Amino acid sequence: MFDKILIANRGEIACRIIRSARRLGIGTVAVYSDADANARHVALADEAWHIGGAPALESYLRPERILEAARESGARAVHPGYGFMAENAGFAAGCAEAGLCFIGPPVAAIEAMGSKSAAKKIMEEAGVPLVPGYHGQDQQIGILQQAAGRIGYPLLIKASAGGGGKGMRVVNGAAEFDDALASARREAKAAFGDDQVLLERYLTRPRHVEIQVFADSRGNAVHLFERDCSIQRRHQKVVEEAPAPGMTQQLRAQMGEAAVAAAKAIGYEGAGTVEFLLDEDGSFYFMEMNTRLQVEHPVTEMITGQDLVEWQLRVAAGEVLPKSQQELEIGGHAIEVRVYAEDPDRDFLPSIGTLEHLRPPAENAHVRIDTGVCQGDAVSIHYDPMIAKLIVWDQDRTSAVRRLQQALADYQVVGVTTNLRFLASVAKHPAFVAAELDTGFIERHRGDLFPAAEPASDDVLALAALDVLLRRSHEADRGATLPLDPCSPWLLTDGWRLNSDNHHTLTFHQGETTIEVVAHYRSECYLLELPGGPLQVCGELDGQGDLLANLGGRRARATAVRRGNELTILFQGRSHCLQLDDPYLLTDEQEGTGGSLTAPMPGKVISVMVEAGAEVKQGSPLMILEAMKMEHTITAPGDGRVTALHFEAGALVNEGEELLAFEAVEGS
Ligand code: MV4
Repeated sequence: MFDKILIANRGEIACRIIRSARRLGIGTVAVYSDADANARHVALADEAWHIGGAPALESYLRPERILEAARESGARAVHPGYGFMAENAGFAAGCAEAGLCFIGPPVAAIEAMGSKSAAKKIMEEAGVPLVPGYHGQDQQIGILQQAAGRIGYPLLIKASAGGGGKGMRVVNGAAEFDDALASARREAKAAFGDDQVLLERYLTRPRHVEIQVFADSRGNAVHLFERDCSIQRRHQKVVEEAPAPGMTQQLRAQMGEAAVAAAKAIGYEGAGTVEFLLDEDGSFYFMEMNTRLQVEHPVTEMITGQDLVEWQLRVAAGEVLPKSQQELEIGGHAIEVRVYAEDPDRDFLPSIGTLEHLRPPAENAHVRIDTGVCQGDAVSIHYDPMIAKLIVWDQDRTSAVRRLQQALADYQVVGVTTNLRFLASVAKHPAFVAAELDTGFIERHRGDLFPAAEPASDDVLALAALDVLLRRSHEADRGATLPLDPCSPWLLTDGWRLNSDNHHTLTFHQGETTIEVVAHYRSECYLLELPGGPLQVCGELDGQGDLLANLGGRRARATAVRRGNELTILFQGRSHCLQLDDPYLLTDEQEGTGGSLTAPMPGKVISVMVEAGAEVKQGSPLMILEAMKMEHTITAPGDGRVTALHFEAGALVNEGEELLAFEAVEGS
């Protein structure tokens, strides 16, 4: 076994590989770009080597820099993870030339699976079922027209050099064929530099069912059962699960044997995935073979109890497969979803920003989180905006679906837009619960999967008002301990007014909507005037940012995250972002922070939202301190410029220390 390996990747997969390597007592070397200097995978590794600039092409896609880091660190093997250079035959060969073990399949296997038509030819000879079609080298139009006539319609024209759905074209009748062929060829030439096409009968409602295979260097090969990955969006997997719903033992055995035959046909070693299309009649057809560990491998690990990265390390070190086929069995059901910083309401555009608040559900035997980020990290424009993979397991699918729904409801992210609500809509959808899966799922149920944002309910408004009032009260109590006049009337927060009951009006904005909540102070609670009527509320902050409230006799627990005048209430699995324009609050915030940008109390800088030289508006958040288990936002005292930052995230500061230098602009 290797004494040290280099992980040529980043994010969650790098962290995941490090976790298994560490458990096996193997030293780990991380590589990182400028943008990842403080990334989680760098912190977790034993050593870390800088390999270049933030863009992947200047770092993670630079083989020479990675091989140099391996040589200088003394690593004996390189794990490519997935993506980047995981299926790059040239990189795998470069590792071998450098005397390093590439933890993956042989170069020849990667090359053999690189071309769709070549792969299909190999599979056909190995007896692996293919979709009825034509994938010959003879591309004369007459040959293709004859083939189309044999296949029948609807048929699919696919670019041989394509992949992931690129260069596919459905043809519904003979009259359309010639034009569709010409168009598909032009597109393939433009996209892949190769206009070779193949023809297939078009399956109208297929499922994507893939088989995990593993082979060692001694000629052994097994399958670790199947995963259903039918729920995809633009050929990006959204939900993956194992085992595939509705799979019979016979079909599982047939697909497993076909997948193992495919692996053996190309002299495979290591982890691989054979992807099939499963038709409604139970027929299955080879689609492609991936020569890497897949993103969704954890669902296979959860139902088999195997660590596939450990298998990779052992097999790459020349050991025999850890289990025989007879020793592998399915236990329970697992489902994975990918939590992304992206906006489903804006066509899943990546959402760039800082993970101001990040609280995944608690991990246990039923919930696993594979992540490469921590609270306070920035979501970079340079890489896949994945926050984490959420994997759940239970004894059966119904229970696993319930675990998924709960885990998604508990997943808290503030600072970027995420796809959590979209994933929750999928997990709750009756068709998903009933396991009615096929590759058209998202398009078919689109109307149900993108619910419009809900206006804040009275309960959400009550929780927001309570958070504001309780924090103000805490700040005032704290203020009373400062060396000011403890009896100063300015420290009172009971809303006292001359000739009027004690009350205060809080003004919230949600999008274009403005909502006023009048809070009447009562001895042990507040009486709130809400859009739906009055509600008596009380509660407390638990110091973790959670609000334990009593709303008109109903107990409620919520998380409130404050960023300047933005308040996010996470309640009952939903996230509600409100803006406050309560001048008292802003003043209070500044009072709470000493006004002059000094630390109001000893604490830790947990977030810096600006750079030196930044022009800022009054009240905009500049820095967040964590003290007394609460977050204190340092805001701009006026319009001006931040001229210097004296501390960065993670620094500990003493009370009264100047945190940053600020220059007001004239007239502010
Ligand atoms: C197909 C098909 C229907 N019939 N082939 C999409 C990408 C590539 N992996 C193959 N794909 C498909 N090939 C025939 N003969 C439907 C798809 C397909 C698909 C397959 C798996 C997962 C998601 C998909 C989404 C759209 C289309």
